Amino acid sequence: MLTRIDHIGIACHDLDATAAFYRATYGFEVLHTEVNEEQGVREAMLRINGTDDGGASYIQLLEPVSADSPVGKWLARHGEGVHHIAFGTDDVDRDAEAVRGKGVRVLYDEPRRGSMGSRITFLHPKDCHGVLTEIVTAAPPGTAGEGSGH
Ligand code: CMX
Ligand code: CO
Repeated sequence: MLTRIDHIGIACHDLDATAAFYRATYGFEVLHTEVNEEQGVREAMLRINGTDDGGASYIQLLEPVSADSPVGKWLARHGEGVHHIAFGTDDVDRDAEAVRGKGVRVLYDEPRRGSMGSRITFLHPKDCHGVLTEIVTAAPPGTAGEGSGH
């Protein structure tokens, strides 16, 4: 079951400058940064609040590592802004299959590695009324997940 907003993904040209804006304007701090080559991004997670299922909600800032990555292509066409939304669940495999069974294209056969050791998949925006939608299961507490890396 999808139980929370895990994060909002925001495409930006300059990760450090955008993170500085969020810090100066709202007081949100960067909890974690990493490069995810497979996803073609350098990213920063800004924790907004914890939730009662043990997960949390974040702003995910995304700077493309190449022009032909999903975020690079998006930036070239649309400029900076909201790129995707991500719903949190305790079982991404189960929920992705359930959505697939309803005729929505799930982009990956198996969930892949996301931020902070999470497991993620995406739903095609053309099947979701124009919204690129991610489903994510956070890494279990105490694993090489939340708060680690940089
Ligand atoms: N939101 C809404 N629509 C989008 C979109 C987005 N983020 N990205 C692309 N589209 C739309 C385009 O506007 C375009 O629509 P039109 O044909 O009407 O113009 C259509 O999808 C095809 O766009 P494209 O630029 O040709 O892009 P591709 O088909 O090559 O790829 C997609 C689209 C969704 C398959 C690709 O972006 C993808 O695989 N995304 C998932 C991975 C990802 O986004 N990773 C980065 C984030 C990592 C993370 O969150 O951790
Ligand atoms: Co994301």
